[in-house]
Amino acid sequence: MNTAHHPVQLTVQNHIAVVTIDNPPVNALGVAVRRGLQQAITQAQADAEVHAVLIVGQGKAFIAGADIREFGLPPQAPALPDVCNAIEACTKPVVAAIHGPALGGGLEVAMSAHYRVATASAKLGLPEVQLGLLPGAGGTQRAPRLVGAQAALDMMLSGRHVGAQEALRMGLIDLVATSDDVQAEGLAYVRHVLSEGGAVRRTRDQTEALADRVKHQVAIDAARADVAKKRGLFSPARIVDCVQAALDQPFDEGQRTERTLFEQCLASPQRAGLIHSFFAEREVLKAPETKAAKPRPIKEVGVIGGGTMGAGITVAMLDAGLHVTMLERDAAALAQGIARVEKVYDGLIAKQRLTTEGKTAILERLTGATDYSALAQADLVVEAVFEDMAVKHAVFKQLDAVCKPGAVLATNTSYLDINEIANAIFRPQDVIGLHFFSPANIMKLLEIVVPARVSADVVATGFELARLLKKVPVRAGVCDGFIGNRILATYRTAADYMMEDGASPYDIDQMARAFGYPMGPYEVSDLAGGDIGWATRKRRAATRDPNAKPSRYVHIADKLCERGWFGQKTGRGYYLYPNGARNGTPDPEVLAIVTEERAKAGITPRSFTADELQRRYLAAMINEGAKVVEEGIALRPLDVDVTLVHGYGFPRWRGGPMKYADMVGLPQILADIRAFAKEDPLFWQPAALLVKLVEEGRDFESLNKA
Ligand code: 3H9
Repeated sequence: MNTAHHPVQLTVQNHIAVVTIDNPPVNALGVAVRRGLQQAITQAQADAEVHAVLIVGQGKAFIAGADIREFGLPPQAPALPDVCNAIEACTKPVVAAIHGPALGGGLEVAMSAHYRVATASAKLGLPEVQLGLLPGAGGTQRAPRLVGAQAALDMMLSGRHVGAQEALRMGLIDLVATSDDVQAEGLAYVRHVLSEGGAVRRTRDQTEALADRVKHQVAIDAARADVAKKRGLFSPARIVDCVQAALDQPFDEGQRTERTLFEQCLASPQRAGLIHSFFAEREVLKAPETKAAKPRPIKEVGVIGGGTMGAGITVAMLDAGLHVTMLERDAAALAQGIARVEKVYDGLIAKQRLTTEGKTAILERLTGATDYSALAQADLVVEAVFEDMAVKHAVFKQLDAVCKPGAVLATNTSYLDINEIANAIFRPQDVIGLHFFSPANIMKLLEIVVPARVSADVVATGFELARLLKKVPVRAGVCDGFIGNRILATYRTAADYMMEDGASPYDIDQMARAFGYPMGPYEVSDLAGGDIGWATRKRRAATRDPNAKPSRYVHIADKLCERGWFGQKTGRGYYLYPNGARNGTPDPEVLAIVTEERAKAGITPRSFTADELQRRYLAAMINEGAKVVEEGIALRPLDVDVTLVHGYGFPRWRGGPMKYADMVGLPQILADIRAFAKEDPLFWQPAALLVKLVEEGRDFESLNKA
């Protein structure tokens, strides 16, 4: 077992068996590790020279959990619950010494040990819920026995990471080590345990933390009520059931309950969707330019424009610890921009999430300016000015004149041709699109839009900025709307067509919510303000190619805007918001406008079932997603998935539209599109890529792997 490449190594030091898990990058519990752990425990148990066992992780983690890549594949023995039970059954004291992540199955291994010591870097958690699962190796039974029902439920339902000090207070660990040398600290603790008599203290036999049954039942009932309110996810209610079993059932029976419920979670499509999301969120970071080039340093940044976007971007930059210069055209506009930034922090102070001193300290890194020369030292500048090509040209011309060589010049445009912006200045290699989503300090998505002439290190800098800002970056090519807004435009059009053809906006919103969206498209429009889209439509109307596809134009949104019904901020939009209400109520006058517009367009209304609405909405999204991949605007289908999940509210547990399409089956999606095309062949043109994949019997996932 001592060979260098074995993922579990056993050495005996002064009668202590040191079991080291060495499975980079994060010591996931793949089959070889499970086998190795089981053998090591057997060996330590059998060796009369061994008085105690220490389990430690090599590298940056204790153990990050089960190997997520194995889920969905045929199971291989030994199963993790059996390994954990073997560790706990050892008749010699077993100590887990934890540094870095001890998550999911990793924490379950630690809880099966008889004692736990952790360094300050430890992050303990049961994040299975984020993968559509529950702790399935005894964790739902052992955690309540260590920390009580409430704390166990909190960990398992939130999936959050707990630091060493908190873990100590909870009773999850026995000691916080004074140094970072996890092995030395672990050995010292084993010696301490032995000096105290070396009792074997099995978590399964602990009764104290669950002694007050009434209190724990209250916690379980509260958690169950809370989970019932949050519709959608499958595993949380199962987690609550498991904790109930921990309270009611003997350990072995509780573990059987856990197993049954774990297998239900494993079989659920949500597990497949969430695990797809987990890997997709990591794959998007690996754009070719991030491998080919090193990012340029970013410390000082400039933001041009103090409007909603500019202020949001400024806050995002400040929150990342950067120094920001906000540029506006005059003192009055600048004051408004700075006020928008301050408003965000004042909101945090009101919620007691920030102190006044904290705000002052943050704002010390913000400088206001009205002269471009203030941007001379900026490493990166993002412009968030009016969406007009002439205005953008003027801004970039100024930047070209004042910025230092090597400064990254970014535009936050949501649809303008960034190649045209870049080509008009002397340093097109430095120009990139950084498309933030509103509110920019909150929304996770950052589209990194890559024009033709940009250099690789500028693209890498975009990804580095996303890392600093804790955003989810997706590489996108230049086209009208890039990945997200282009796909949005298509499925919004599909929704508008359904509305004009006979559905009410309320039915469409209801369908989207039932699918898992937090809001439907018309609720989103009311929240964002209908005037923004209206202004864009008017601006584009002048240049709209009358022969452009799709040629059908639904006027309903414009009719609402003409009446000044922009949504929540004006008290009405698609919905009524009496007295500043946040949740709207349906508006008969809107329905009357819809009816009128239908009549004008000569449409005899038809009825749609919820299923029909959903199929059209999703098919439009998937078909445009396929076109975006086919044209290379998105690198892979998974980039579309991450974009729609993190920028457009697509339910993460469904994995994204392309993953959803794979789960439905591409032949079904294509058949739907062809059926819809019989009525409207112009709008419903199947993507060539979709047709090809169906012909070849492949799915989108096959392109993610390529
Ligand atoms: C579980 O345990 C179920 C049990 O209860 C029951 C079983 C019966 N497996 O995130 P990073 C990869 S469910 C496989 O970039 P960081 C990751 O894909 C599990 N691979 O690093 C990436 O690969 P690549 C419960 C994994 O430092 C590389 O490691 N556990 C796993 O930012 C580096 O990851 C979790 O849910 C895994 N478990 O963050 C923890 N974990 O380089 C999930 C990571 O090829 N993991 N990889 O792209 C995490 O939260 C973070 O990865 C962690 C490190 C905090 C550990």
